[in-house]
Amino acid sequence: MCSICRRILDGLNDSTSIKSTALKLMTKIINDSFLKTLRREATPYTPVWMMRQAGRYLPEYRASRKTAGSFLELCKNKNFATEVALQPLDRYPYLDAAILFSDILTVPDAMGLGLHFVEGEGPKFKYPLQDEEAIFKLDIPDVEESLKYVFDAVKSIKDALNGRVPLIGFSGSPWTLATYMIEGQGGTDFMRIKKMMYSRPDLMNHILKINAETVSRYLACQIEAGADVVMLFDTWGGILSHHEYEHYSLNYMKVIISNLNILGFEKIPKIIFTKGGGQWIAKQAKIGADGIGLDWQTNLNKARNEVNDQITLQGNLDPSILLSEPKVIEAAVKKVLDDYGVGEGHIFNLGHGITQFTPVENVSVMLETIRKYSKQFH
Ligand code: 1CP
Repeated sequence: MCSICRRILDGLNDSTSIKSTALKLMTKIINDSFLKTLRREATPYTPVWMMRQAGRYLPEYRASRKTAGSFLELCKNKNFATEVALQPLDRYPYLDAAILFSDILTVPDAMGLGLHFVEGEGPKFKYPLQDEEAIFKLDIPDVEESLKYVFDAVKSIKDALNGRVPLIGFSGSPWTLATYMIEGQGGTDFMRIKKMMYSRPDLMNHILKINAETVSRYLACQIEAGADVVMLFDTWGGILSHHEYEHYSLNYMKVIISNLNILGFEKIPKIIFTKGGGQWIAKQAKIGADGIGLDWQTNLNKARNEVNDQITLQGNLDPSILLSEPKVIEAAVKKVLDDYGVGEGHIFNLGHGITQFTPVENVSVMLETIRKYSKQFH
């Protein structure tokens, strides 16, 4: 068991030695513009990375996946995970961060739900949580053991980066993980989870508590393995009603941030991203995150005012724009940078993951425009 998980089990009673572990981990990062922006410090240009930057739009990714035999093999073998995590950085010199190559669904898999991928249909679980018995059997897994392959991948990617850019570790939010655990797959209408939330809030909260505790340990171990920043993907927080979002999604993300801070990781920047969550920015700004991700429906300028220039914003180009042509892309990128305006605190990103149909050269157009045009704002 990693020392961090041991501390959590021991009741968080010796945070001093954890702090020293955290300090030991700090290595010199050559391009630290992404980290500086998360600390709201000055940078010469607006840093950028892309959600799903290592993925199917890259021919080299498709080739690696073919060699590996499956997507899960890419995740579980640290050499493949390292190879694909570095592919976008090798192709595009203007990317300012790397992200761990893995998936949010590794966590429910470690809980015994049986993740598998059905060709053309996406991820599915063999044992979804569809009755009370299964829910009461659910437990916090031995994260260090069952997700060791993820921490091995973090270490290996971190070594291969050799300080080139920072490495982002990540997890799904407790709510977003629960949607897959209860629905059993992606692409549903979320009726099962919503029925449970409204009719059996006790069961719903039981699952979310287990998820929050598991994710806290999972991210702590990723930090210990070398992640410089962590991000919570709350892809499905936006399906919640205005009255339920805070209770069922935001508060559980807050628990994770607090746990990481108690463990001595206050200095590790934390980003949250609720897709469809633009109306709740003022609330998101209060849970202790250093960065808030925004989808493309959100008005970046208004969001900046809402966070009072106190929290870094990440986003928010519509990924579909990358399917168009250079002139359109250039204009759209400039609009996003203009929306944020002069000053620090903006990380350029897409409003959601890059689509698999994106022409690789369009990404270069976006990145070159950001690098050139954003200098005037710094
Ligand atoms: O090769 C393939 O066919 C697999 C496609 C793929 C990839 C490249 C999946 C399956 N996951 C990933 C990698 C991945 N997933 C990364 C690391 C790569 C990078 O960013 O460079 C990350 C951060 C994720 C996170 C993830 N997985 C999220 C949250 C972010 C988001 O996009 O909203 C979610 C919801 C998932 C679930 C998932 N995994 C894969 C698919 C197709 C899905 C979506 C399922 C659905 O709801 O329809």
